[in-house]
Order: sequence, then structure tokens, then C-alpha cells
Amino acid sequence: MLEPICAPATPLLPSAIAVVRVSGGGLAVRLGTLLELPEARRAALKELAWDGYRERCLVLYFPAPHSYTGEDLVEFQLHGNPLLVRRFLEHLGSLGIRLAEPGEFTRRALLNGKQGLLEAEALRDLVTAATDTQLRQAQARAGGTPPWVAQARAALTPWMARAEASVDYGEDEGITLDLDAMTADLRRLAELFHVEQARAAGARWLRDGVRIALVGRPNAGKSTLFNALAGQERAIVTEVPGTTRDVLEARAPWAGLPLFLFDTAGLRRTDDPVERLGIARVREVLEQADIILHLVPLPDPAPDPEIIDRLAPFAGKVLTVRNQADLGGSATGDEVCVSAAAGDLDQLAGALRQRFLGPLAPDACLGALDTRRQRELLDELAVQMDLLLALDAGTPPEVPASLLQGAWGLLARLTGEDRAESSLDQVFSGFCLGK
Ligand SMILES: Nc1nc2c(ncn2[C@@H]2O[C@H](COP(=O)(O)OP(=O)(O)OP(=O)(O)O)[C@@H](O)[C@H]2O)c(=O)[nH]1
Ligand SMILES: [Mg+2]
Repeated sequence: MLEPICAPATPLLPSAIAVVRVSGGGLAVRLGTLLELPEARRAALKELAWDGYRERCLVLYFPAPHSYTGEDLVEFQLHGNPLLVRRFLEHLGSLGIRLAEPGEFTRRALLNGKQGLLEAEALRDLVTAATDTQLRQAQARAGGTPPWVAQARAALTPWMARAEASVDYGEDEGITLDLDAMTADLRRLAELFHVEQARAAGARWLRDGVRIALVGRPNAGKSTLFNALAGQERAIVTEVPGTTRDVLEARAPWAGLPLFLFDTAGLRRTDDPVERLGIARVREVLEQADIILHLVPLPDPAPDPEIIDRLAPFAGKVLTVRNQADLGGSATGDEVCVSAAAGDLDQLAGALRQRFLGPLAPDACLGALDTRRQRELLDELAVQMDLLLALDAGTPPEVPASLLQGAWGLLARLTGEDRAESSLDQVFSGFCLGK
């Protein structure tokens, strides 16, 4: 067991209860002056006293390996006073129990085989999810390693063995790798990776949310649409051009996607200093947006040269939305028609889904790999497979052997079984203290 660590597991805010966790080796001795550890997994009321402070609290003891970290773990349920928690942590420090790094408890759980890396990532997301969709996605991922990983391993194993045998003994023993049989067998695995890639491409948005900027000339109906998507009257809507002057933000689930909405000041040349400041802020929003909805009133298709100039650098992520469809007119090409005021937004919902989820329904993406780390590894896996399937009959067995090994290694990196410090650091830096 590693050196003992401690951390508050609940936020340092006045609250009913504050939980402090201690994990590591030698806890009975380290905590000896403070308390006698209670019976395993039985809540016990303890009177603690240190440096003139007194605290009556519930204490739980989870001996290794039956704890979150797999180490001996003690949980203190203190009164939820942040100052009390700080003093308590200081005292633990004086007993030689240092403050944990963010994610260190989970990292130990991983090292002790209590959890896989994919599960740890899902738990991190479960704590930080801000919308229902994100919460559901994190919960769907909390099961850890998806079943297809085991399928992939089962499919790869015999071919790895054959490829290695033909590398080691090929010429002497006449063992050759039947590339045709291998590609026929592994084709299904390659297809599976492609399916998972498509699901992951959608799940990414379920996890991260879609940042949508609403832009257009004054009175185009940006704020009306913003309110309709947000499901609440957040922005002021009037027939006066230039109503919105600042950037407004709202989060809302819509069309099965977690949306981060940004309403902006209408883009136009203006001498009004306040409106100009608002317009200056729009650029930042445009840069960060995943998609920019350019609102143009359907009945009045006059071009907006000012706006078209401003949107030019972001052409790839602009969708023209023709609003006020209730007043008549028809759209062209890739444009979508809506009536923000009447709540007629079906075309927009369809366009957003198509763009971010492709042909998949949101539920079909639920539970797929979603973080950048996971998606990059999945992409590499798919490439590795495609290379393997494209090998010519005469290829020496060293090539498939190394590609198969590579795929195997990528799976181990994905699940964290390779224990590579760099990927662990990347994952655990995003954790909060005490997790
Ligand atoms: N008929 C009709 N009117 C709409 C529609 N959407 C918005 N409007 C009206 O258009 C006017 C301007 O709407 P806003 O949502 O304030 O427009 P905006 O683009 O935010 O305007 P600024 O903030 O001034 O740039 C309001 O009177 C709305 O009621 C629509 O779909 N149909
Ligand atoms: Mg507005």
C-alpha cells in the first residue's frame, strides 16, 4: 500500500456534512492518536480531539481490498464547516497524511485493479456533467470497458499467435500465415471499429455539448430563436433593431443534444458605442462555436455584406437559417427554414442532428467512447485494421505480426491496462480533489 493521502470528498462550502477521505497504508497507526478505527464497514460515532478542537463525527472504515481505492480507507463525516475541514486536514497532515492530488484516489483504484481507465473517465464526467444528456452519457459509460473490446481481443488473439509462430518458426517448420483467412476473419472486426467510430463521433457531442452561436442582422429573430431553443424567455425580444447588445449564454438539451447557446448583438455598422462593444465580442463567440447559425429573415433575402464578410473565415461551420417562415417565402440549397416565433423548428433540429450525429439517433450514440483520448485511440485502431486488411498475399509475416501487436497495444492503452503514465496524467488532471 502506498503512503497515506487525504482529501475532502465534498466541496468546501457550509453544508450539512463534509466528507474527508483517507487512503493508504498504516492508517491504524497514523490515526492512532486521533481514534481507534471502528469495525469494518460499520458507521461509528467518534469523539475526535486535536489542538483544542473537538468534533463528533461518523467514521467508516473500509479495510483493503474492499474499498474504493483498494487500500485501507477511512471516511470521516464531519460537520460541514469549511474551516473545520481545513483544520482537520491540517491535523491529518501533521500525522504524516498528505493532501491528495486531484484524482489520486481514483488513480490508486486503477493501480489496484478496482477500476479501469474507461470507468475512471466516465466517473469524472459523471461528476462534471451539466445537462441531462451529458449525465445520461456519463452513466451509460460508467460500466467501464465496452463489450466490443473483449470481442476485439478474442478475434485478434489467434491471429497474433499464428503470425508470431510464422515469424519465429516459419521457414524451418513450414508454418505460414494464411493472409486470406485472416482478412476474411478480421473484416468483421474492422467493421465493428468503423461502427464504433461513428457512434463515438456522435457521443463526443453528447459529452462535450454543442456550442451554437446565433448571428445575423438586427431583428433577424436571433433572440427569439435563442429563447425557443433555451426553452425559457432569457433574452429580451422587441421589434426595435439593436435590442441585444451583449452576448447571452444559455444551456439546454434540444433535439437530443446538449446545447450551449450564445445570442449575440446584431451585426451591422453602427455609431452606438454600446452596440459596437457588443459586436466586438461576437468574434470570440464565432471562434469558439461548433456551429454558427446565420439568421436571415425569409421574406427579406437582401444580402448582408457586412455579415458575410465577418463570417467568411468560419465558412465551414456556418448554417444559414431562414427565419419568419410563417410570413411566407421559400429557402434554397442548404438553408433551413424556421419560424422562431411560432416554435416551428423541425428543419433546424434535423440539420443539427445530421451534422453532429450523422444518421444515428442520440440514443444510438449513448454509451459510446467519447473523450478525445478515446476517440484518437479508436481512430488509430481502425487505421491499423484497415492496413491489415489491405496486405498483399506475398507480405512477410513480420508486417501483420507488428500490425496485430499494434492493435493489441492500442486496446491496452484504451483500457489503461498498459499503465502508461502519460495517458494516466492526461486523464487524472481533469479530476476534482478527493475523487
Ligand atoms: N413573424 C415572425 N416574427 C418573428 C419571428 N422571429 C422573431 N420575430 C419578431 O422579430 C422581431 C425581432 O426579434 P428578436 O428576436 O428581438 O430579433 P434579434 O435578431 O434578436 O434582434 P436584435 O437583438 O435587435 O439584433 C420581434 O418583434 C419578434 O417578435 C418569426 O419567426 N416570425
Ligand atoms: Mg436580440
